[in-house]
Amino acid sequence: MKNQRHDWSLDEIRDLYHRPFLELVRLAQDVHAQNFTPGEVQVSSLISIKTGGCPEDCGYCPQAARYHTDIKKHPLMDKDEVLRLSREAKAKGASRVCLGAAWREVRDGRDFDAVVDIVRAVSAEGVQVCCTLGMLTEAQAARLKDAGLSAYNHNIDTSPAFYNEVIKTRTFDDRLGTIDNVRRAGISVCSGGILGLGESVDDRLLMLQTLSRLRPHPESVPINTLVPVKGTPLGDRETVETEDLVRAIATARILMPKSFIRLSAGRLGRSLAEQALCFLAGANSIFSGEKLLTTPNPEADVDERMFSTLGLVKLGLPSATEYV
Ligand code: SAM
Ligand code: DTB
Ligand code: SF4
Repeated sequence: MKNQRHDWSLDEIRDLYHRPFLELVRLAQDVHAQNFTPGEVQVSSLISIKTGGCPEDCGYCPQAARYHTDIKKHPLMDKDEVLRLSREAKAKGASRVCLGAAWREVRDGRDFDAVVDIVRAVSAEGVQVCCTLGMLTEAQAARLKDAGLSAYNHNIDTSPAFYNEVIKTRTFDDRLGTIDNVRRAGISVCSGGILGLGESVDDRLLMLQTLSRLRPHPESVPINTLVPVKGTPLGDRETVETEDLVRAIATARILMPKSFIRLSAGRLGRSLAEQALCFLAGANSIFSGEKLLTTPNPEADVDERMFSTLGLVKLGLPSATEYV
């Protein structure tokens, strides 16, 4: 896509990231205003359609079967229940629902057939549907596209070098392969990562560099900060400082000017003023709803107050499909 750069060098990215804080925020704001209407925020709502029991070993994840965490597991949810939750999310202002399943990969068969059916039904409700179901083949992606899927979330999570410190059951290249399959099927790519896994600042910048090398840039880039969950290997990590989160968001905004930068997991516990800084730095999307997949997120009325205090406006259904 025009006006996208895919050749940011690490030195250039470091130079941006380490600018004086307010200068970096101002640079990001300028880029944001050139590409979006400031104050417009896209809202997605997560629905965990299959929770827990995942065979992977992602060190941050409460849904990995091998860690002993206090989550409520359940098999694939009924279509009617997903429809009910989707309607509720839409009524509260979400333009997209993101359906998450604790799978390593999509397997052809009854469950996948049911997911395709769910995607078809939810998208017929006039809400965008995103899925995050683990690894996916091109043929499976094509079936989801045919059912009306708008986007697929598959995070690269961290830098290529640090990845193996956190996840050993699949490789960084596996992730890139799935992203490629999604794109080939004509589905928008949602891909980002997590801050606070024990990685260095350079790892964060290399993660952003990897995302900026995707052609085109991902349509949306979730920036999560680790929600430490007891029982996972990373359960006792410190939460990421807001200054570091804002620097990462601003850098992502400058590197990927036309992408939705989503302030994702880790909002709970950040004040309205801290989140305002994230929006000033170019974040223009959030997950709403009192639960992410298994962990809490701000209450609906708290988010409503934030929108009205900050003068933020919820974005309607985007018509652009140029990010496939
Ligand atoms: N199983 C699928 C997969 O891994 O692609 C989909 C669901 S998975 C939970 C989606 C993403 O949630 C992960 O890639 C990770 O970035 C994020 N995530 C999981 N646990 C998290 C945590 N404790 N804190 C922040 N982000 C987390
Ligand atoms: C993303 O980047 N963050 C969301 C969504 N994509 C699927 C998930 C966050 C999960 C946080 C931990 C939990 O609630 O289980
Ligand atoms: Fe499984 Fe996804 Fe959690 Fe990894 S992040 S353990 S693949 S649910």
